Order: sequence, then C-alpha cells, then structure tokens
Amino acid sequence: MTPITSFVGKTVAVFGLGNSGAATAFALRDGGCEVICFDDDERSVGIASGYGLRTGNLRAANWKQLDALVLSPGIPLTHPKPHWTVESATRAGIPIIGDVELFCRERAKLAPASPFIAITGTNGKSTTTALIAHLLKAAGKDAQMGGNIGAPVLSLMPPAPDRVHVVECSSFQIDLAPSLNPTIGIHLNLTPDHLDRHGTMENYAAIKERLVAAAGIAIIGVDDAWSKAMASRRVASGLPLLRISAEAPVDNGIFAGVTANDGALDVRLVRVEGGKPRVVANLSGIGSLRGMHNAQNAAAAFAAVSALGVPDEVIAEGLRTYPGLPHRMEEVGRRGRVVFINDSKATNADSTEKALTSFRDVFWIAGGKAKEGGIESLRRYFPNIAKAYLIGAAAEDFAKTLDGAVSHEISGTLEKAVAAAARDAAAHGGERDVCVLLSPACASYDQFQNFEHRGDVFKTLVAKLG
Ligand code: UMA
Ligand code: ADP
Repeated sequence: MTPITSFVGKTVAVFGLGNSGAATAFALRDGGCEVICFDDDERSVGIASGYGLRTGNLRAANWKQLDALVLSPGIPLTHPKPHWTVESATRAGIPIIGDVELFCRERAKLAPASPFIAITGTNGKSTTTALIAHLLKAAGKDAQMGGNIGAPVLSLMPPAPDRVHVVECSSFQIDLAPSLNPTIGIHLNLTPDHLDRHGTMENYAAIKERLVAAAGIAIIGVDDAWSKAMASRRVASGLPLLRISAEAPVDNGIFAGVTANDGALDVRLVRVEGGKPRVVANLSGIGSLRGMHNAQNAAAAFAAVSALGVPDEVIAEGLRTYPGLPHRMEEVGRRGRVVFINDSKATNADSTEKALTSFRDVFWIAGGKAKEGGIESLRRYFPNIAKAYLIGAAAEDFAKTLDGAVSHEISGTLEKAVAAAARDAAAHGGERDVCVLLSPACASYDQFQNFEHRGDVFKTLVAKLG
C-alpha cells in the first residue's frame, strides 16, 4: 500500500466504497489524515465500517469543514449530471480528486524521478498495461501494475527510484487527476465510448489527451484521426513523441509491418529512428498477441520499455513469453486441429471484429444481451465464419442478420453451443487449424453474472470435452 501523506492532519471525504474507494480510505488514514467514508449504498458503508474505517453521513456534513472530496472513478463528475457530492464539494469550494491524483502527489514528494508509465486509449489498455509489466519483470525490474486494470493504484507499493509503476488510466481517472505527469504516457487509440459520462467526443478526447500532454515521453497510436491530431499537437509543443502504428510506417517510433508468408501473415515490429527503419521483433506465432490490434499494443509496450533502457533482444524475448490476459482471445484448449478461443471480453461488435479478423474457418459462438446495432457491422467478416451458434437474448436477431449469408443455428445456451461447435469443427475438412471462438459481441448479463463468469463457464465446458 502507498500511505498518502499530502493530507496529514486534514479531513477528507472519500465517496464510493468499492475497490478503489476502500484502498484510498486506508491509504489516507495510514498517512495521517482524518477520513470520512460514505457511499449511496448502505451495504458498502456497513462493510467499510466493519473494516474499521470511519464512516459518516456526508449528506448531513458541513462541507466547509472538509479539505477535499476523493471520488471513485465510477461516480459521475460532470455527466449525465454531477453527483450530489460533487455539487456539495463545489459549493464549499474544496477540490474534487481521485486516487490517481493522490498517487501523483505522493510520488512528487517521495521519488519524483521514479519511473511511472501511464496507459490510456479506448481499447487495448489492459493488454498493453499487462504486457509492459510482463516485459519489465522479464528484464528483472520491480514493476508495480494497477489502476483501471483492477488493483487500485494506492494498493501498490509506494514510488521508489528503482520501482516502475505501470498504471492503466480510464478517462474517469484522468478526469480526477489534474497533476497526472507520467514519465512515459501512452495513448493507444480513440473511438466513441463513455459518452454518457463525458458528453461529447471532443470532451472525451481532451481528457485522454491530458495523459500524454503532461508526460515526459509521449507514445501515441496514430491510426485514428483523433489520436493523430493529439500527436500533431504534441509535436507543436516541442516535447518528445514516439508514434505507433499498426497500419503504416511512422517517421519516429514503432510500426507493425506485415508480409504474407505461405498464406499466413508475418507481423514484425519495425523501429524508426533518425529516419532509419530496423526490425526489432517478430510477433508471428505468439498466440497471446494475435491480430493487428495486438500489434498496436505490442508496439506501444515495446516503445515504453525500450525508453526505460531495456535492451531490444530482452524485450523481443519477453514478447514471446507473454501469457496474455484471461477472456481476451485466450487460447483455452486444443483438440487436434481445433483450437478453442475464449474472447468473452468482446461485449460489442467492435471487439468481436478484432477476433474475426484474426482467424479463418471460425465456428463462432455469439449472442447474449445485444448492444445497439447488433452484428450488422461485422458483415464483411462473414466469409471467415464456417458456422455460427447463437445464444441468449440476441439469438433471434443475430439469426436474421446471418440469414442467407452464414450457416447458423440457435443453440440457446453456451453448453449446447460448445458441444455443437466442437462437433462440427472436428468434422471440418482441410489441413489448416480451425477455431471454435466464443466472441459474443454482447453483454453477458442475460445468462451470466459478468463476462468473466461467461468465459469461465466456456473454459469449463471446453475442459470437459477432454
Ligand atoms: N457508487 C455510489 N454512487 C454512484 C455510483 C457508485 O455510491 O452514483 C458507489 C457504489 O455503491 C460502489 C462504488 O461507488 O460502492 C463503486 O465505485 P466504482 O464504480 O468507481 O468502482 P471501484 O470498485 O472503485 O472500481 C474502480 C473502477 N471502476 C470504474 O471506473 C467504474 C475499476 O475499473 C478499477 O479497476 C478500480 O477502480 C481500481 O482502480 C473497472 C471499469 O469498469 C474495471 N472501468 C471502466 C472501463 O474499463 O471501461 C472505466
Ligand atoms: P481495455 O482495457 O482498453 O478495455 P483490453 O486490452 O482489455 O482493452 O481489450 C479488450 C478488447 O478490446 C479485446 O478483446 C480486443 O477485442 C479489443 N482490443 C484490444 N486491443 C485493441 C486495440 N489496440 N485496438 C482496438 N481494439 C483492441
């Protein structure tokens, strides 16, 4: 844990008592601050109190006697409308900050030169964060990984000169961290997301850009117009920038170069320095980094770890041993030529698109609680699908989209879908590997607790196949 000493002797309200709020309350308390914890959910207040934290009804509090409000990232700051605690804090004129801000202030006090890598972007944050931590550990470094990826940043060990913090930052967390100033800031990409919380795409983009604008070295993916514009503004600022691309060469940074190799694609990372390109790693055959979206993640991770002085060969070897994250194109079994892939994290068509571009001869399990637009946007990848097995509430609608284009059946449950897909895949002719892919393009809540539960059930069913 990182005790927070910037509020010694002061009184701070911690609102939202989930993972990050609870860790924040302990960190502030252990650093010498008086903390008052509260939550809209009485049960969370009860649990915090049971753990020995001081709780108090902030609705009845005199906010002028508080020194700050530390807000959890899931609580609305500006949109759809400011939460009541935000209105109270604003009226009292006290700062509203988050746990990442507390971390940055503590780092500035304890070890301002300690290496701190912050990662954002709409997609690929967790993969890139986990990959960077893996590469650093493979190079023998003390890497502390947390933030939006799961472990609250204040639950990590405190900043120190030889300790690297690798912190995934959501737009919600950046919005609450005005002093965010990583040694290396990575922004991967930007597509519409969380607009209910940020109002407009412009506002969402501006929040993301703050992470790279204040970084010592900025690493920016330039494969979409929003992010490309961020890179241009960084150049105008005169501060160091490395560009990343999975689509085209860059003038200074790392891009993914693709060559056809006996029907398959070879993907290599090419570093460009002083205008000279040089291949630094080969991603072909790395199961945990399949697909061009992962080439973007790997390019960003390579650039960041290299900027901390890790030799290219050590990074290239580390890429090969990256185990991947659960539920993201995770290989969970193989029976002869049939590979089973768990991509349960793909809860919308955009994410499923990445999986469908990464495999051919796909026996595709899809469905659940559908998102707006369904799977119409995936039509151009239908030729990669041998047959679809539809489950959950979206099954009938998805069947209508597939009618006449892709062979399909309504399986209803994941259990029936796995059995049918495994049987058909095993009977499929040809020499090449084929793939049974769970990439639902839907939320899971109609049949499962969450996407992790759905993925775990899939793994169990695959294991039972023998
Ligand atoms: N709460 C209220 N009132 C509200 C809303 C919430 O009192 O109006 C309370 C809830 O009762 C609950 C607490 O707030 O007790 C939950 O707070 P939270 O939603 O901020 O959740 P945490 O458990 O603290 O988790 C947060 C991140 N959650 C969100 O940003 C929504 C986690 O990211 C992160 O892993 C964790 O901190 C540790 O840093 C999750 C996430 O979904 C994975 N992130 C979004 C994403 O990736 O798209 C941004
Ligand atoms: P995040 O933490 O940003 O949600 P993850 O690394 O957990 O991202 O990946 C979630 C899903 O997003 C993956 O299953 C994949 O479909 C897709 N994805 C991963 N990396 C990228 C990327 N660089 N660009 C676009 N989509 C990506």
